[in-house]
Amino acid sequence: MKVNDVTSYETDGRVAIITVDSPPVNALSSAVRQGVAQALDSALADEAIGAVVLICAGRTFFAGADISEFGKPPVEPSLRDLLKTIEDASKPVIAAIHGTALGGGLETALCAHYRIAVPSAKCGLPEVKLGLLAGAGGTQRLPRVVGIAKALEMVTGGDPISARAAYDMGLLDELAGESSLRADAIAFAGRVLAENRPLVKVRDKTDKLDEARGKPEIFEQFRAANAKRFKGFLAPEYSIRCVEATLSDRSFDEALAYERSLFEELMADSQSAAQRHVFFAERQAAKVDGLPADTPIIPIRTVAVIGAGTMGGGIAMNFANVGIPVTLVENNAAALDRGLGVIRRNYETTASKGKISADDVEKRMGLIRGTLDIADIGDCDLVIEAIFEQMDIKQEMFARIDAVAKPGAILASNTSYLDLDQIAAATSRPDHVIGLHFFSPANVMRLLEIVRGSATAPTVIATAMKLAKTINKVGVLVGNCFGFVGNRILAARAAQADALLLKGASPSQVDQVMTDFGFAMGNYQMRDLAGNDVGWNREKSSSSTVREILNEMGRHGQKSGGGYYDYDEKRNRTPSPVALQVIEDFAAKQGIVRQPVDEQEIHDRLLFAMVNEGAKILDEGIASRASDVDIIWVTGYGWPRYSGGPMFWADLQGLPAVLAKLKALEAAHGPAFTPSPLIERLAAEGKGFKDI
Ligand code: T1G
Repeated sequence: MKVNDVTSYETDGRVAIITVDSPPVNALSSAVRQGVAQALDSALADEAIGAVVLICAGRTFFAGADISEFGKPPVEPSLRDLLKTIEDASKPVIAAIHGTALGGGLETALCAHYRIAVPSAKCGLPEVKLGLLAGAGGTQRLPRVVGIAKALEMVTGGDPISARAAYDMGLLDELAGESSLRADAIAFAGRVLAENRPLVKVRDKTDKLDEARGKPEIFEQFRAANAKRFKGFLAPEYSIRCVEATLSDRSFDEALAYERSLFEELMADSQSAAQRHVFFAERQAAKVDGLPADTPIIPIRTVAVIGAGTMGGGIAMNFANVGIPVTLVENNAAALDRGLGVIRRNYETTASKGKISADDVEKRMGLIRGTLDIADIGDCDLVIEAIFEQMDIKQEMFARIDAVAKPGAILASNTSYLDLDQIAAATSRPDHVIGLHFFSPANVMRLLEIVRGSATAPTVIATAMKLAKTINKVGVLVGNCFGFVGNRILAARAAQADALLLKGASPSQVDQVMTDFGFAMGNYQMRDLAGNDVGWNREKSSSSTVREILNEMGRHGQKSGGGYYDYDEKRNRTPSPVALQVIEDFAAKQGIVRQPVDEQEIHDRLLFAMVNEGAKILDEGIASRASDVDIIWVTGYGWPRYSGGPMFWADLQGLPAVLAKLKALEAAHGPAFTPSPLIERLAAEGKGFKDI
């Protein structure tokens, strides 16, 4: 019978079955909590019932608390209260798991007395990825089942474990048949009754904790081993403290209260708001306003990649990884062999880490066919150009591709800056031309900027958005301008960084401010890593910038032993007296007397230049949402997740304060900081980027 809209209750002999069906992921919303509480009351009150199975319909067991309810007035019963009711039930409750039992979902299962799952299920506590911790007892119960070390790894990493691993650790009591979870759970409940098994409460287990008692070094060693990964984040440290509390002299309930206090602190902190923003921003980016959901998708069964260089090779791997055959085209055998060799080495490195098998390496290499004959792309559904970043060369290549590609094939450019419309104009099918801007290394970085040209057809856009999901990328649709969204903002930041060098800052000082803010690396570390000569034209170079001079000196970055920094044979960097001298000489020629620059000026000029450029991009419609700009910078450029991206961070400052700062910077450093009209409008209306 229906208990409420999302919960039903039925019996099978002495077993009651509570089924929750609350798409899309059975999040533990107030309706779900109310339904389960009500159904459980019925089961416990019914003398004919001896045991209860708690199961979900649809694609997964509870995938966690309902994140969309955070920040709203609490609705009874709270998750904690519901879990206490389950754990204190007078009859055994069996959690029947499929899909992903995550966060509050796993915490619910841990309050059940037994747990059964299908082999394909996964269990995890990903709250840390939202800037939170498993605040419904997860940090107290999980260690009691899997032990301290594994619990620390799970609560601070947030990655789920397989049902098999969970079963082997004792987190699951039984593995069900892949397609018979319900029946097997009911049968298991029947055995629990027939064998008169006890009401096992995880909270009462202490054997796994005893192994760690008197060894505080476990926690210090764990902190030290993960210091880099956790740098700047609050949630991992707080999760560790909660796990430590399981070994303290606190009672279980006192430890639960401690966990709750740290959870509330995280919930109130902007770091969690930022990471929840990123979670939803990534999913929002997949939705294209104005593109009907039933827009036809062009099947992409085979792909061609033109260019077997660093980018082309990485791009090809994305498709081979998901079983899509790739024709990889080069114009000379040496380059093709080199490219295929790099791909094979990449796969073998991954295999050496145990992430894929040797058989996977051969399967994936078998899907990539190298050729010197561009005619071989004739039956490909999608052709991706990844050759030199120069317009005339790209236009010539697109004309050639257009001549041999089949009718209806999509032609895509991996260009990172150039005008897509100009590229499309070189073909007879501009409506089938789109930008697929991958980020280096293309087989690793999750971001894919999908650039729409003025003629790009809706079906081509829809196909590209779906393709991003197929190859496990975060696809973000952007408009066509120099640098699109990510690189245009990067250029604004880089211009300020270069100006700061001339003013008196050193590359390492600029980079230090950025890494202190939370970026994985600074502007000049990144330039040296990617190659100081990216986009540099030897023939046209005229010592017009520090960067040109360094390249003219052969200082192309890490690959040449020096760029803005010097590098030893292990590519460890040290400040470069040579680069500093180039900066000083160049500044002198410009008539600039270099002077010390303080960190605050570096911070403000870099960050507010990015915010202002992001606002201009939004105002021009190049990005359709502020959260799209954020997800581009978090997934493509290492903006720290705990401050949500440039636009979210600006909202944290408050746009009136951003406007005032921009005006002050404009007065000091000129029109690069003239506030975007969008910021002026929003500030005047008391709004933020989140409101557009
Ligand atoms: N709450 C609300 N909505 C959620 C949700 C959640 N927990 N998880 C997913 N959604 C929505 C998502 O926004 C999208 O909506 C749709 O479901 C499909 O998601 C007390 C406090 C489960 C692995 O962190 O990891 O429990 O865009 O596109 O790729 O300790 O969703 O369709 O409108 O991601 O198949 C802890 C988060 C919460 C899990 C499925 N749980 N979710 O992936 O689909 S905090 C999580 C995921 C907590 C307790 C604490 C994934 C997924 P829309 P999707 P998917």
